[in-house]
Amino acid sequence: MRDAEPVTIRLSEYAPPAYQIDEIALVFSLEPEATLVAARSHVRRSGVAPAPLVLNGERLELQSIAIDGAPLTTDQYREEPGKLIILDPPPEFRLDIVTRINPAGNTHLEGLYMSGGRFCTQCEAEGFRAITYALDRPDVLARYAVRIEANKAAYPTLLANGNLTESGEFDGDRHFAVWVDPHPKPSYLFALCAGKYESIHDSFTTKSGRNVALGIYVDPGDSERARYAMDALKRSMQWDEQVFQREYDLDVFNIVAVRDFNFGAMENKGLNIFNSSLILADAETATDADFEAIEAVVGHEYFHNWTGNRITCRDWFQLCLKEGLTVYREQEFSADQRSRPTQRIKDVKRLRGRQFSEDAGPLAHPVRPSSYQKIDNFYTATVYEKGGEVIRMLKRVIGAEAFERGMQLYFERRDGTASTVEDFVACFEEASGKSLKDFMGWYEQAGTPSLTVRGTYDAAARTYTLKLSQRTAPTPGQPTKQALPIPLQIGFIAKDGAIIASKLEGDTISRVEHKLVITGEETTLKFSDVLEPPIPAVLRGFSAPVTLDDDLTIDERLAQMAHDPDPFTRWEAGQSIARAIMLGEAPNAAPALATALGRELDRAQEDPAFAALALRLPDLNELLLTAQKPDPEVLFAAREALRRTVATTLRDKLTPLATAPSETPFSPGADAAGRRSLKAAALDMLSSLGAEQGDAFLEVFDTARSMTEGAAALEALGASGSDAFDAALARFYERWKANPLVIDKWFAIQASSPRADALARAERLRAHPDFNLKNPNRVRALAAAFAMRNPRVFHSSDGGGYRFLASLVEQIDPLNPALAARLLTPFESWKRFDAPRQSHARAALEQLAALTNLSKNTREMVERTLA
Ligand code: B3K
Ligand code: ZN
Repeated sequence: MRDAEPVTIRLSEYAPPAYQIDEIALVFSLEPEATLVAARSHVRRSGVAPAPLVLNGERLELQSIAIDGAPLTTDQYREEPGKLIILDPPPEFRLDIVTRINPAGNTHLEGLYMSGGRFCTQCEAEGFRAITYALDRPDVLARYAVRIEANKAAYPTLLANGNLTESGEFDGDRHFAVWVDPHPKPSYLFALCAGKYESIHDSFTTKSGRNVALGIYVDPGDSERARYAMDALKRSMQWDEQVFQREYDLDVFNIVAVRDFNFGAMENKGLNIFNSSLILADAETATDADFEAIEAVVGHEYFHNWTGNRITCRDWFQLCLKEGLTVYREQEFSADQRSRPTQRIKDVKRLRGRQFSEDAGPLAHPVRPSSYQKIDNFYTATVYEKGGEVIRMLKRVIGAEAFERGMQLYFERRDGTASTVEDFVACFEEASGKSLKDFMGWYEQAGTPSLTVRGTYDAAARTYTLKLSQRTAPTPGQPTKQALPIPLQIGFIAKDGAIIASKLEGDTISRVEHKLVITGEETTLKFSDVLEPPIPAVLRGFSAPVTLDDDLTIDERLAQMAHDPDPFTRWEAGQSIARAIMLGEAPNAAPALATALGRELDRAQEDPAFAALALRLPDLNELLLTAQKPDPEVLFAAREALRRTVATTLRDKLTPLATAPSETPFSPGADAAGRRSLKAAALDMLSSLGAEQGDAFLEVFDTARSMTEGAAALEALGASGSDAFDAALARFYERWKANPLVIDKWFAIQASSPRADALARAERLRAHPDFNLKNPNRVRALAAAFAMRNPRVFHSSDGGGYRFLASLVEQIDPLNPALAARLLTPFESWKRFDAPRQSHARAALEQLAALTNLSKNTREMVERTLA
């Protein structure tokens, strides 16, 4: 059956479903190339008037269809692209549909497919319709009972959502298992896995005493590397009880790791399915960033059990209702498990790196978009990361206590429903007694507000006046913008670092910090009792996702770096100085910055992770986004020049850090990881000194006892231009060629290395026998690492980088449209560059647009990017 034609779906056109399905019993007879799916649904018309029942279906072969046991005749239903329409059904009935599907031939990795000879599913957002004809929309909640039948030898483990109620053998070599999920859920949370696994097991007792059996299922041979994920799961369960009073609600919680997966993980009820890269880790094969991501994503998917599963979305426009909120919960979890200040800085880096660039280009959209063609294309940094920031701001706007009351009200009131952002916000209005009408603008308006702040000190009157103005540039479809409520956290220090208290107009006492929300386009804040000229920090803790122009001098920023009590402000001050130097706005400040970074190293023992973050200068992507007319070569050179100044000045401090022996035994905890991150940052900084460092890096590479250190040394070899890079890569490959996750790193390190031969290297990697178009991790290790982490080469003036990415997308699109479409994201910045680059980018995109059989996913991305 053909795919349906592209249609634009609009939030304003939402209509409740004409029918509800309360119960679904599914029987799967699993065979790789011909699986039979029998679905028995109890269907009920929601409205009074008779209406056709329109079911979704993609890539299905209909075997039979019957209502209340009577097979339908061909004039009683119609098959259309993407749909099956039952023309005149009774108001309430039993629907039996049998379909046949081909999991082994499913390269889209949506619906039921095979990975490594095992069956697995991915249904969010619209994959269930590739399993059976269904009301595949999140506002239809049904109870599922699933019987899985398969050959016992080939597929010994059979898993689905909920609790196992029955299992047994039949027909000699076959067996079955029945899983019943008592919680009504939308079809996107359905999951099934079957195959040969190795597993680890543990248990968790909830605060009300319920015993939950925990299992993680991985490929045979991998189970030892799932221990950290299990530990993270237990910590997540406990944290959600302590911080949000949320308890788990089934007897089992299973996770299955699969090698071929389109994204990170999926929160299916009671049966999370994970990309194996976010489950498997040990010291030798995973970096600290991998451990951190495993902890965060295991937490994230677990937290979805309440924010997403028990309270789900009414429609896909409400995606941020579950994703933004769950990102916020995940970030809070990570902050509590590790270091809160470091976590905040990392979150900000991620937001700026991914979301600010999205907001600044043709793909900009609100946290709650108002239209889409393929919802897959809206699992974006805006919905996720900015969606998380919106929750964080909400807490600031109404205060922590009202926020907590609002959350509990939301859990109570909306449990078991498919909800909207309005339903969510209403709980906080009620809990706080405040109107959040203006706050809704954060959900509805795209673009990053820029906040301009100018201060004047009146020494005689001891007053300080801050004039603030906010502006948001137009984005596609939103030519005019409104002012948004922006929470600020303001504090002052003096030049010598002394904290300056002050009284904000209307306050009765002096404070060392002011938390407030500004609303209009222009705001004037008057502070009195200001005893010295203050250096203002207005966005402490990065209290809102805005860009800030505060016009501070380099000396004032140096004072902030050294003394501001807020870690985010200290970090940001250093970043701002570095940006100004690299953008040519403060050409003489490099020595002072180097000296200030030296002081960070001197106090690094207190918090090595913070020192490491301070040492990492804003990356090239950030400069490309900030510069008025970005020239990648010029900015790359400016960045390298600054790095060289810093590295030369601090060489004596950096070298011992970079060459410090590996700590043994290895610990994945935040403290040890922080020390390793400083070592990695030192290696990175020293790589700017060039190939002469090669021998030292090679020595670090050869003696490293963890992947973090080994990979950092390899990256430094790459960045330094040393010839030893290839020899080290060859050794790395030989050692790890049997481990796909490590070979992904081997691809990514090369693809992201900003060497002169990077494009030729990327082409060679594409032709490498280990490159595999069907494995999303491998594709991303080449394509995303190249286009996102190697901007100098991706944006090379001859257009070679653009052509490389577009041609990969062309090759992948027929196999896996969702993956192909998302690979196009780096084109979002194309209009910022000079005319020759723009014409190369346009040509590459237009060539894709000209392909007649391009998928809906990729076509939507190409058209939006070109528009
Ligand atoms: N909800 C899934 C993402 C599904 C992506 C579908 N295109 C994982 C997560 O955000 O937790
Ligand atoms: Zn999520």
